[in-house]
Amino acid sequence: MDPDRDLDKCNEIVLKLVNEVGEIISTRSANRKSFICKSSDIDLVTETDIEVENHLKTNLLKKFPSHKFIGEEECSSGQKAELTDAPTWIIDPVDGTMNFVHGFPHSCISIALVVDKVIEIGIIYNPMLNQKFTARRGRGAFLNGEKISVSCEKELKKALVVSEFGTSRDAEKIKVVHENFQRISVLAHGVRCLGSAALNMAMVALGAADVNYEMGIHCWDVAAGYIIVREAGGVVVDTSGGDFDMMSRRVLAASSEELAKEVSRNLTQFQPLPRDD
Ligand code: LIP
Repeated sequence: MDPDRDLDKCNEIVLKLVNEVGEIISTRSANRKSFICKSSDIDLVTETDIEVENHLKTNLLKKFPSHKFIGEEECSSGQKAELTDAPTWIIDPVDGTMNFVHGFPHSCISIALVVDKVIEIGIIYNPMLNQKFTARRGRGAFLNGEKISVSCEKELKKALVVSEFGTSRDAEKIKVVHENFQRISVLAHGVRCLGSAALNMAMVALGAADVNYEMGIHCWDVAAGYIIVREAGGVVVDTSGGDFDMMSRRVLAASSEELAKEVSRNLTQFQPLPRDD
């Protein structure tokens, strides 16, 4: 077997590295002054984001020289997110950077391994609250080693919904975001915003939330969440109800097909551009 395709080895190495970068994140104090704005004044990057992404990439390449990378901060600096059949790590080094800057303890490392365009490994780790969500394709989903599963809730009126305002100041997008919050909030049991797409999906996998939707995310926000929700028994589709497309910048993760359909029926659609690929 090609050692670069030994998934057990990949899983062992990435778990060790996620613990190392978790240490980096959890020992950094919140600092509202040390960040740079990217696509808008609310789309932030810190030195910690860059340090974590570099640490993961450098050390994974040492072990797996043929592996490819799609990292949030490299892509934000202009690198194209090109997904081939090669083993590819998709990384959001600090998902919920705004939270991190404010010391609001809902930020995480989100990392997934995709081989032949199939998501095989997903890890979402919030070191501030010691929440490590893991999944491997066909082997279940776990929180700190304990098996987890979705709530199986089928009705929106009984569902807790998680979504986000996002990091765009685009007037058309903001209008659709508010329209959807207004409509969904009167139909659902409750609506919450954690400030991290990956942790929102992890809450669905845990059964703590019943459905998450968002338009404007990126592949690095959702790649790990996809496999963790699916392995917890949930569904992940496009916000329109169609097939999930990791590069489309849209996601709807739900505890059941029925709930996914009811939510997608009640959403005004928005297509963020450009796509990730
Ligand atoms: C964030 C996502 C969040 C989304 C923001 C941003 P970041 O990721 O987790 O759900 O609404 O637009 O993309 O930028 O903190 O890594």
